[in-house]
Parts: sequence; structure tokens; C-alpha cells
Amino acid sequence: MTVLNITFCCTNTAPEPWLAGLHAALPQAEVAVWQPGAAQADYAVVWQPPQQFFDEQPQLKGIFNIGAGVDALLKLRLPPQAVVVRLEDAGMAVQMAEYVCQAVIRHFRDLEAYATDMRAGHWTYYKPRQRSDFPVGVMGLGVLGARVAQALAHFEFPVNGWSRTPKLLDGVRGFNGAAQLDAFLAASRVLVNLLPLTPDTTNILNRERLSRLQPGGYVINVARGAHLVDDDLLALLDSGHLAGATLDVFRTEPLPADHPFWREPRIILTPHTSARTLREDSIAQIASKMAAIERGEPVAGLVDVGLGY
Ligand code: NDP
Ligand code: OXD
Repeated sequence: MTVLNITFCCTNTAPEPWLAGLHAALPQAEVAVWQPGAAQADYAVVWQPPQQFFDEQPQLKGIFNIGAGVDALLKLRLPPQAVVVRLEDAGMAVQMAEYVCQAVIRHFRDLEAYATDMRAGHWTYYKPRQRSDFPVGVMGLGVLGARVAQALAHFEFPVNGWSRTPKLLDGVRGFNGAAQLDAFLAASRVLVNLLPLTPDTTNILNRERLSRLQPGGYVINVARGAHLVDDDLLALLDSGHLAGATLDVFRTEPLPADHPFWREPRIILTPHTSARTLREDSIAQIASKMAAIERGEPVAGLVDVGLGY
């Protein structure tokens, strides 16, 4: 059996457990952390590698991204023959469903206001709200968005979904393409963003689009910071059209200390943690796809570089 060479180049990731896990899953492979000047590898496992990495690895057959989003990767010049493979779910979909459902429910049930009142020693009640007044729109019905939309439908929220191509999901009213975006927004009060960041979706959450949400709208951004125009969100909170937001992703991460989001009490912030890469699930997925490619079999999760996702 030929020896596979795998090179590992992941920023902010301790390499040792990944190398051990990949080696255990693919005993015929040699796995090493990339260093400048390293020998040519067959496959790369990457997260935010430098351009120098690809310039020095022109013979790669496949590039495995240890995240679902490939926006940062696709900014680099990649070896044209290499397939780009992203993580599909790998334990992220259930985390994303948990995170988004808690954000929707926390807003819908006034749980933030109750927490503030109780901390202040106030035993107060807010009028129960009607679920039918809180239709949730999920932008992006891929691996994560579809799971989130169905989890929300399980809680009996009216759910709308928007994708590039038509999708049929139980309990989800489907909209697709640019022509149906305005209708999708007008039908939604809470907006969840799970789009990939591509030239078509950058700045998509801007003043014009967010103004189309129903009054008292709420924004949950768990995809990428550059989908959202920060000043437009703040202006719509000030005007009262939007009631609040939960944001997990930002244009600059970590969020700079002087960013106004830190001081806006209607915005709930988390540090890009809504769905974390789980090492064991990811290694199992990557190893089985590498083995399938080696056997000449098709694999799912290939990135369409032209579309950007
Ligand atoms: P998928 O590729 O599976 O799904 C993308 C969805 O977006 C598809 O439904 C696709 O439509 C739709 N889409 C793409 N472009 C457009 C467009 N121009 N107009 C309308 N719809 C569009 O991605 P995942 O669900 O796996 O991940 C989504 C994103 O979530 C990632 O790209 C990443 O940025 C983010 N993410 C964030 C994490 C976090 O911790 N905050 C963790 C993991 C991911 P169609 O179905 O027609 O192709
Ligand atoms: C991802 C992420 O894309 O962690 O997987 O944001």
C-alpha cells in the first residue's frame, strides 16, 4: 500500500492530538506539522494557513478545511488540481441548533429581562407573547441552516427558510434566490443568518434588507461578521425597528475593545463559539473522505470554488 503524506497547517490549534488522531485513523499515512521547506504532501489539513503554505505545496490532491466555512481559505491562491473539502456537520449542527434555539427562546420569552429583574430583587411578570407573532427566517438551508430551521419548527415557531436553490423541508416555508429575498424578509420577524460568506452574501445584512423585517425584528448572526453592516444594525436599534440581536461572529475577531457592540445592552455577544469544531468527529470525517478519494470514490462536502462555498 502506498504511504500517504498528510501535512497539517492549522492556526491556533494544538497539533499533537490531531496528528495522533489522523495517524490512528489512517495507519498507512505519515502525518506531520508543516514547516517551511517541508517535502511535498498528498493531502493538507488546514485552518487559516498562510499563502506560503500553498506556494510550497503545489502537488496537493486534496485540502481539508477543519471548519464548515471556507471564506478565509478561498482568499488564497490554491493549487488548481486540489479538491477543497469542508467539514459537513461533524457535530456542529446540533450545537448550532442549541445555540440558535436558545437565542430565539431567550428573546421570545423575555428571559434576559427576567434575569435582570431577578438579579435586582424584582419579582415581575411580562405578558406572554404569541408564537405566531414571531416568525423566524433562516438564511441558508445547508447542513447547519436546515438543522436549525427544523429545530425551531419543533418548538412550533413559524419558520421561513431562504436558500440559493429551492429546498423542501418539513415545517419550513421555502424561499429561494434574490427574487424572493424581500418576500422572505417581510414574512420574518427574527432573522437567523447561516449563509456562507461569498461575494454574493457579503454585507447582505444591511440597512435596506434589515428594514424589511417585521417591526420589532431581532437578528441572530452565527455565520460570519462580514455578512452584517455593524452601523446599520446599530441605527435600526436606535430607530426602534429592531429590538435586539445575538451576535457570535464579527468583522474583526476578537471584537476590538472600543467596538460599540460591547456597550449596547440590546446586543448579546458570544466569542465565535456557537458551533465548535469537535476534533474526534472531524478526524473521523476527514480520514474517511481521504480514504474514499484514494479509492477513487466520490465524496460529499466538496467546495465549489466558483460559487465560494
Ligand atoms: P452549507 O454550504 O451546507 O449551506 C449554505 C447554504 O447557504 C445553502 O443552503 C445555500 O443554498 C445557501 N446560500 C449560499 N449562497 C446563497 C445565496 N447567494 N443566496 C441564498 N442562499 C445561499 O453551509 P453550512 O450550513 O455547513 O455552514 C454555513 C456557514 O455557517 C458557514 O459557511 C460558516 O460561515 C458558518 N459557521 C459558523 C460557525 C460558528 O461557530 N459561528 C461554525 C460553523 C459554520 P443552496 O442550498 O441552494 O446551495
Ligand atoms: C466554521 C467556523 O466555519 O468555526 O466551521 O466558523
